[in-house]
Amino acid sequence: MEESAASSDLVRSGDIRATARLISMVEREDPSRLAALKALHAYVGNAHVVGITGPPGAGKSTLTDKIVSRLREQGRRVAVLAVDPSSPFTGGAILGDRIRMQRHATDDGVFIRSLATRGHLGGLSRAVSEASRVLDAAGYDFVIIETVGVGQSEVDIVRIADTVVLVSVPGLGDDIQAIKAGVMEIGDVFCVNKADKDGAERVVREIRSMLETAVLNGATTRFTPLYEARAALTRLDGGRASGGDRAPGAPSAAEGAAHHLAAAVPGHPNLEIPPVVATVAESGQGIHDLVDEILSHEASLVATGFLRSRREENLAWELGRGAAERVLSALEHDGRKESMSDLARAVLDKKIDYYDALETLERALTRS
Ligand SMILES: Nc1nc2c(ncn2[C@@H]2O[C@H](COP(=O)(O)OP(=O)(O)OP(=O)(O)O)[C@@H](O)[C@H]2O)c(=O)[nH]1
Ligand SMILES: [Mg+2]
Repeated sequence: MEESAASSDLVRSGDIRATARLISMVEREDPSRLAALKALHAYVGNAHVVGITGPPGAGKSTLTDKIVSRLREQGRRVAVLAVDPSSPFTGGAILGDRIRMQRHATDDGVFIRSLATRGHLGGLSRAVSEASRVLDAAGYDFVIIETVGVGQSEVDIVRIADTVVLVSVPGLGDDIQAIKAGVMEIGDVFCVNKADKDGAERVVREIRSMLETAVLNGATTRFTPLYEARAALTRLDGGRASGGDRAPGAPSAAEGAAHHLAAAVPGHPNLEIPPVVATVAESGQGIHDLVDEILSHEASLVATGFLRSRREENLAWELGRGAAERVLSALEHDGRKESMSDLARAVLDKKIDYYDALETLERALTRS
């Protein structure tokens, strides 16, 4: 206990070694990490958590490196978590990340760390949430989480990040379909990287048109409620800001001076889609715009109160997941694994049905 109090004090003071140590405990699922996490709880909630996600090799690490530099120019402290799902596709990627981001190694305003767990399903996702809270309490203004994959990946970045940047690239072929399938629910800011390659303009157009179609069809998107709330705020302060009929997408007083490129749907001045920013991560082209968009999204979340409601939803989801894990582990311990096998046999032998079996388990749980 004493030790965990000391360690959480060190983390709060920004001690890099104590922070790294606690994240290692998180990674190992060391039970003694919990005391330190509890002690840090009161100091969590100030960092803005940004998820950078997209297909393997899209340039996420290169982009992250440039985003870090830009945020450092603005005096912000930045932590990066590069998530390695230990999949065969990303083998060796983390080493590359280290090299790619090495130039920040001597900057004590930057913390870079890769995360991997060899544990059970869901372990990585929990480790990311916990590590992100540690970095938040350690005083970083931004926590950037790089994850591979879109939808169905083990780390559901949408449940963790305040702002999600969805990266795509030209030349993905069929993969663009995967992006299309999940795109509306995932992205707050869209980035088309490798804009130096053929076909980048077309990808930008395709994403814009997908977004426009979704908005015109009234599809449920991640961004529409935020844009509506922001428009309502703009109307409220419209008189002061610019006569009340400012073009959609222009910065409002509510967003501060944040620049943003969110565009109106052609022919529908009241409907907006999120920004789609073309970048060349290698040269840094477009990075200023991308960072401006991230900051603008953050400002909109804060001004509308959506930051709080998004975090509330995410936390409720995380609690549900945590509860499910506890229930499962309660069922698997105390000799109940046996009874699950017994029940499974009984279902296979048609003595009871699946739903009877579930009810038996539920009764067993509520008795304890
Ligand atoms: N032509 C071009 N290449 C780029 C650009 N950005 C990154 N790359 C290259 O693309 C390759 C993959 O870049 P990474 O930053 O490692 O991509 P990643 O998305 O982090 O990859 P994983 O973490 O393995 O999924 C590297 O060789 C980069 O140098 C770009 O804008 N243009
Ligand atoms: Mg990477």
